Amino acid sequence: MNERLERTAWFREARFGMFIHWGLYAIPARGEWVRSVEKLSNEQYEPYFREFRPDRYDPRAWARAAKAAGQQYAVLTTKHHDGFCLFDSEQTDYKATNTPAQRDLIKEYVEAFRAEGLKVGFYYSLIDWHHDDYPAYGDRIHPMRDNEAYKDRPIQFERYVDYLHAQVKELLTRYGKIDIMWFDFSYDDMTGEKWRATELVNMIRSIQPDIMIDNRLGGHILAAEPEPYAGDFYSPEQIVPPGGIVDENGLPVPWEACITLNDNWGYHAKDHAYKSPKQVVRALVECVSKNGNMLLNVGPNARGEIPAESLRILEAVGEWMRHSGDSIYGCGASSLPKPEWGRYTQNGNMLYAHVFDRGIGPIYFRGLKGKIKKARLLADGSELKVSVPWMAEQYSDTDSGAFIHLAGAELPDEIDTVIALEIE
Ligand code: H79
Repeated sequence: MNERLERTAWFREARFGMFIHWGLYAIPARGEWVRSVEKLSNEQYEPYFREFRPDRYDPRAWARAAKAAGQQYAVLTTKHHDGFCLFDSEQTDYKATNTPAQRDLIKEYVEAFRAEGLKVGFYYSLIDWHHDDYPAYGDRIHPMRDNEAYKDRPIQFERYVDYLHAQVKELLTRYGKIDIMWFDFSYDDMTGEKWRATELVNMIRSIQPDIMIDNRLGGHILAAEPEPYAGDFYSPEQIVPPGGIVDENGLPVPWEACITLNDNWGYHAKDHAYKSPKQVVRALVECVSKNGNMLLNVGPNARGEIPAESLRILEAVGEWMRHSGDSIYGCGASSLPKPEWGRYTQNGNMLYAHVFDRGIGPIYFRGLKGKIKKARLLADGSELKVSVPWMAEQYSDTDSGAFIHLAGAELPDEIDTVIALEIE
């Protein structure tokens, strides 16, 4: 097993995590890109720093919500693109310690999630709209660029890279074992060694040898011989890759789709375009059926609470996970092709049939004739009948398959009914 597979072993079993976007942008409540999208000046963004007072911040409640949803790890924004740090960095004054919050909010997060038995990850933005030595991002605003005072000021980018390295070092030395480092993101020529990525990754691994790093420092994670900084897992954003992810050697690459619950990462007071629990569960199943994970986002509000709408979805997903989580944890793709009525996930000789579209009558399992030792409804463990229906031999393709009856009394779960099949 290569190092990447070793480091990601727990992660590939866990399959489901919580992404948390939280920062000053929760106050304007128009998403985490508000400063750039609305081209807010320093003067316009500054009040949020002086006002940040998350009196309802209770990371134990976040951790309990994650755990009850069936999530096994979390990733929190230690610093997003706006440059504001939730931790007590010695490299800047632009941190939670200097707001009315008056303390290191990352420390409490790490302790709370660890106490619930969840793995802990740090998101860290490579992009920084606050640091004097960070250049503009394409045609996207960098607040410094449009600011008269900074217009002709030469940028010393290496000073920013020193800052980035120093902050990562702080994050990885102060809070004990950290399980994931999630950088965001490289673009154009701002990639790889621009971040002094090899040096950065060497430093990270010298402090946290087992930590997993995402693929956004740049490099080619899918190459036959990836750069040392190319990362341990691929990070599709707002998309489930149709065919899973495979490298140039044809070997599966660990991946994690990060997905929002509504249409924003950071808290947005007017965005009610929430996905349903059914959509969330099915997206998770879709990921696992292709050997991937799902990192599902919440955006706590300015007072530190996960929005009630998000909590309700997490609870419903958790209810499903409690009875059908065996079809997610430790599972991956099946070698069988995708069935017409849903998806397969598999864990050894346990094949999980996710019946998204029940149709009428028995459900057909192509190619499994004589190979099903047991069929159970996963939710309650009840036996399901495997049989060949009357005149089945007259229907095309039925010679190699098996039918399973979902009797009407065994009401299938609307979200996703799972049949657990023990196969030969
Ligand atoms: O942290 C989350 C996003 O803020 C970040 N990555 C995830 C995990 C991200 N940064 N950039 N992008 C994603 C892609 C760029 C999106 C943009 Fe836009 C399109 C920026 C401006 C136009 C969407 C619309 C976001 C802001 C306005």
